[in-house]
Amino acid sequence: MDKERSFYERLKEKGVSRRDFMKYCTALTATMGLSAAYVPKVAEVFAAPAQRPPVIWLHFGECTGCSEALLRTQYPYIDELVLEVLSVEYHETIMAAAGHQAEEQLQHAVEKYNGKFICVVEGSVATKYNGGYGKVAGRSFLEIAKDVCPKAAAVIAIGTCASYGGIPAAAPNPGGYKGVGDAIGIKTLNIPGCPPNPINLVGTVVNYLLLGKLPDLDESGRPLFAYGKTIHDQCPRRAHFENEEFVEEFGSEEAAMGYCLYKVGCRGPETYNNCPIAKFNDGTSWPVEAGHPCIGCSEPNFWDTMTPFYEEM
Ligand code: FSX
Ligand code: SF4
Ligand code: F3S
Repeated sequence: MDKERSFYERLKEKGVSRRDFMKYCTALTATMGLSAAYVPKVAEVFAAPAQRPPVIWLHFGECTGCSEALLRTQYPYIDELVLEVLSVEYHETIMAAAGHQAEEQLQHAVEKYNGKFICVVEGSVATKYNGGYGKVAGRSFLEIAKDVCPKAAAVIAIGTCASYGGIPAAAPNPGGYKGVGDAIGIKTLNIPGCPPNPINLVGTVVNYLLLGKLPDLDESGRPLFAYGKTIHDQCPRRAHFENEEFVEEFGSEEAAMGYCLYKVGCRGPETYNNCPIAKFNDGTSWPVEAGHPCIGCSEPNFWDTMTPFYEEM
């Protein structure tokens, strides 16, 4: 109870009311596909976590947009969100340590939590030339992944790069970049998107803490609660698609009227993600709502299969 009280006090100090927090928990519970009866339990996971699983967060070939997306989760604030429910032992972007000290911290965390930590991987792994196309502190991504990932209780690939290769793996892919699972031959839970929606990582972790297991996955390793339906099937412009009301040119009257973006290249019909429901930046908007076609950023090999963008499929 005390733990809980101080959590709400800390939120209040940051200008977040209990009511706002409950609103967030309601949205998160719905995203996870759980009934409203779970909302108080979801709130409890943040307010009074029974356990804080240790997390080792690795960075490989990527733009760090995945971390950026997570760090821009204003609500609940990143420290409340991540540091209250997870014990982040290593994360290059947000840790204070640098250089040799950081390397020591990684080794120390892997040894201390061997078999118990969640490994979150951001970015893809160079596999050609013995992994020579991507290194941290003189060790290749490949070597680090082979060393750290098998010691984890679960490996979560965050972003399309870590899940399937992403932009570093785009043709002609000289470095032989692959998603981390493919690169070292392990199964990963994938949260693709370039960048992914942070709520889907939070939902996965809360699912684990609440129900004691990872969520159900599709055959591409994606949680079904987030990637079970296409963008097209959840799109508010769908009626325009059915009525054959299309935007033919950006900046046109049809664009202003919010017509369907299919003819200017929307890949919503073949992209599985929950962007229309979850939205980004605390539910502010998402690509199609902002007038931009979906480019299929959460699908495997989208840089090769979905391009040229802005042309009808
Ligand atoms: Fe990849 Fe993450 Fe795209 Fe970037 O770091 S999924 S390039 S938005 O962000 O890995
Ligand atoms: Fe489908 Fe895209 Fe049109 Fe929405 S804008 S209805 S996702 S084609
Ligand atoms: Fe990506 Fe399409 Fe959503 S481009 S962010 S999957 S709308």
